[in-house]
Amino acid sequence: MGFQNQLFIFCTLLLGFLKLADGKTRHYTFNIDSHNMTRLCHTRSVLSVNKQVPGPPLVAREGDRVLIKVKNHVANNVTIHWHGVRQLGTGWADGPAYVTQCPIQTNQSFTYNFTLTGQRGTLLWHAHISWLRSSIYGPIIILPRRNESYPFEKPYKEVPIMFGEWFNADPEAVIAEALQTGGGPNVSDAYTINGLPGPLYNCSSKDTFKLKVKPGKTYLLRLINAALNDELFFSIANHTVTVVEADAVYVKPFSTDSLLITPGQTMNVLLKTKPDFPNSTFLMEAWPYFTGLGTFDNSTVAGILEYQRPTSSNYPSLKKLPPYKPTLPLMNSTAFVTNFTRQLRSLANAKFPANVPQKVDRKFYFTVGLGTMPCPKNTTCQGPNGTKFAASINNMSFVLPSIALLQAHFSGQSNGVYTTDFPANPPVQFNYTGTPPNNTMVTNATKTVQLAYNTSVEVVLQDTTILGAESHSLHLHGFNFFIVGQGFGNYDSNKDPAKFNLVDPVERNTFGVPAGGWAAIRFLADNPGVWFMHCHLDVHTSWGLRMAWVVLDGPQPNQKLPPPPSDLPKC
Ligand SMILES: *[C@@H]1O[C@H](CO)[C@@H](O)[C@H](O)[C@H]1NC(C)=O
Ligand SMILES: *[C@@H]1O[C@H](CO)[C@@H](O)[C@H](O)[C@H]1NC(C)=O
Ligand SMILES: *[C@@H]1O[C@H](CO)[C@@H](O)[C@H](O)[C@H]1NC(C)=O
Ligand SMILES: *[C@@H]1O[C@H](CO)[C@@H](O)[C@H](O)[C@H]1NC(C)=O
Ligand SMILES: *[C@@H]1O[C@H](CO)[C@@H](O)[C@H](O)[C@H]1NC(C)=O
Ligand SMILES: *[C@@H]1O[C@H](CO)[C@@H](O)[C@H](O)[C@H]1NC(C)=O
Ligand SMILES: *[C@@H]1O[C@H](CO)[C@@H](O)[C@H](O)[C@H]1NC(C)=O
Ligand SMILES: *[C@@H]1O[C@H](CO)[C@@H](O)[C@H](O)[C@H]1NC(C)=O
Ligand SMILES: *[C@@H]1O[C@H](CO)[C@@H](O)[C@H](O)[C@H]1NC(C)=O
Ligand SMILES: *[C@@H]1O[C@H](CO)[C@@H](O)[C@H](O)[C@H]1NC(C)=O
Ligand SMILES: *[C@@H]1O[C@H](CO)[C@@H](O)[C@H](O)[C@H]1NC(C)=O
Ligand SMILES: *[C@@H]1O[C@H](CO)[C@@H](O)[C@H](O)[C@H]1NC(C)=O
Ligand SMILES: [Cu+2]
Repeated sequence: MGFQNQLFIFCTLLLGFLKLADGKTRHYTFNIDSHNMTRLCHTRSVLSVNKQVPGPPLVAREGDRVLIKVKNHVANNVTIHWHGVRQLGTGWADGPAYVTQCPIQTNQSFTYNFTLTGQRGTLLWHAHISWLRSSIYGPIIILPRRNESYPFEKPYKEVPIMFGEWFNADPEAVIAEALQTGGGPNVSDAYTINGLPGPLYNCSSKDTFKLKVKPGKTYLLRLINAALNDELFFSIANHTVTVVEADAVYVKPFSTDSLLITPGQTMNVLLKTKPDFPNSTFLMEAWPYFTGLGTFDNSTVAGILEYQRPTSSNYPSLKKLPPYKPTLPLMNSTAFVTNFTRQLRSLANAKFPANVPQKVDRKFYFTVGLGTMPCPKNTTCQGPNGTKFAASINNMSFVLPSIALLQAHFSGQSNGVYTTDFPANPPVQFNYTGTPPNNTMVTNATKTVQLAYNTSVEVVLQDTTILGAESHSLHLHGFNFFIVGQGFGNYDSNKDPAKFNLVDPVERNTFGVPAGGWAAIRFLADNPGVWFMHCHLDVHTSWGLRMAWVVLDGPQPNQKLPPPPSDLPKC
């Protein structure tokens, strides 16, 4: 293997900012620009923040205020979402286009203003309009307060590892064409680690992420899945990692050879390096977990873990030795996924309690999955049986309005923008994981659920097999939720609640609903605003697998949504 000579040495973020002071306001400027980027010998213009893909990391301590001035210099409309940030009292800063704000148009700017309250760990930021997040994304790193330490071994170094997807074609053209024809979009051409596809693709060896380590040290890898449409397995040859945090919440540590990370999820893992210099390098690889029908990008991204050897020594040259390769779970291994996700548990101790809602005020049963839409007259569509692909929750395929839901809500002018009659249960009952109903057509609507302040909510998310069983990476804005139960087949409201874990379930903002199964989540609606919930596989979001919760103000002054910032973009 000759590629090691030409490796692109990625400047790992040497996290010198560990010395950051507390309680500060941190200022960032995000310039939305385009620049030419070459991967796999294809050059195209990409949209980016500060001409970087991934974009700059947001680094702060718990309790800090963050101000990000976003300036749009491109022809596209843009918004940025701070994925997983609770946005307590700052619903205007959440970012999904036409949900909390109108887009930032060409030559406009908007300053996102929020604090990082009660969270520490890794999250991500990304564009939240159309498919722009394919290249507009970056890490959010929330360090504990200065006088606090991690509830695990202090790492020697911290390294963000962001997974992404590279398309040789313009992703905006890919999704526009799919929505036009009704067929599935073309899949990506490569996965990337920190923007680099690695040596297993043609014309790509020079674009390889390389992590140089010292022996006998502990590294904290901040894993982020920013891929558009793919859940990913990840593994490092000859090394196990210890999972310590998921979605900026500490978990009970457990070690594993491989892991699953779905789009929108983040995970901190500890990597202990070997005590002496191994005479080889090691590949770290990711490939997809895929359960649906149809085609997907089944390629493999690889990076290199290399032990930095003393310069003047008689160690054999690493160049002559092939790297070890990891063994990833099979791309269809639902068994691995089930086993892995069951090991994720909240730390649930006195310092980091799991505040699982024990009583429930309102229960919802939501089917999630694919369906169809009629083909316009006199055109041919490429979806199932000549229809167009659609996706829905309780058969409602959510239509984005032309002004932001939050503005309509705040100004009391929701008439003609949205209704509050989103169904709490599937409109038609059938065997959701059995034979599909005769009519697979979805209903297009802009419906929401309205919740009183501090409502304790339980949602059972039920996958449908209408167009094949498929795992959906469901993301809720504005809240973390606890995954109190999951299983396969149809949820049984008589038997399944008895098996719920109300003690130490994992607390996250994004969770893969099992393929052909269900997951029960609980959250407390203690944050007034309008909060989007959607599949984080962007193709499913584009097809309508999305809805919104309208959380009303509480009685106290600090339980009310403040007025919008003066620079909030207009439609
Ligand atoms: C990108 O490449 C195209 C075609 O090679 C060229 O016309 C354009 O000027 C380049 N843009 C930038 C920003 O370099
Ligand atoms: C950010 O929000 C805080 C709290 O509402 C406010 O005091 C401050 O003036 C805002 N900063 C900017 C630059 O808008
Ligand atoms: C790496 O693992 C392979 C088998 O998977 C084993 O043969 C080899 O000895 C290991 N090498 C090191 C340096 O751990
Ligand atoms: C690597 O090779 C050197 C020289 O042959 C040897 O001294 C050393 O023990 C080897 N290291 C390991 C971990 O096997
Ligand atoms: C990936 O999919 C293509 C097209 O379906 C197939 O030809 C190829 O064998 C697959 N590769 C792997 C590694 O599964
Ligand atoms: C998963 O894929 C493997 C190899 O491609 C195949 O042999 C196996 O039957 C598949 N398993 C399931 C559950 O589909
Ligand atoms: C589940 O994971 C544990 C811990 O990694 C492992 O020991 C066990 O063999 C796994 N079981 C299955 C069925 O994969
Ligand atoms: C569809 O085609 C028919 C026959 O060619 C034509 O009469 C009709 O006007 C067309 N309808 C539309 C909406 O284009
Ligand atoms: C497509 O048509 C076939 C044959 O009529 C039928 O079996 C199948 O269920 C249809 N699929 C969908 C998604 O409507
Ligand atoms: C639903 O269909 C599946 C697959 O045919 C079957 O195994 C299951 O028993 C059915 N469930 C119910 C509740 O009818
Ligand atoms: C679906 O259509 C078939 C054939 O027309 C019919 O026998 C069956 O009763 C229908 N099923 C439902 C649930 O409507
Ligand atoms: C940008 O957003 C505005 C406001 O919603 C809309 O009127 C306009 O058509 C959008 N422009 C583009 C290029 O999408
Ligand atoms: Cu989905």
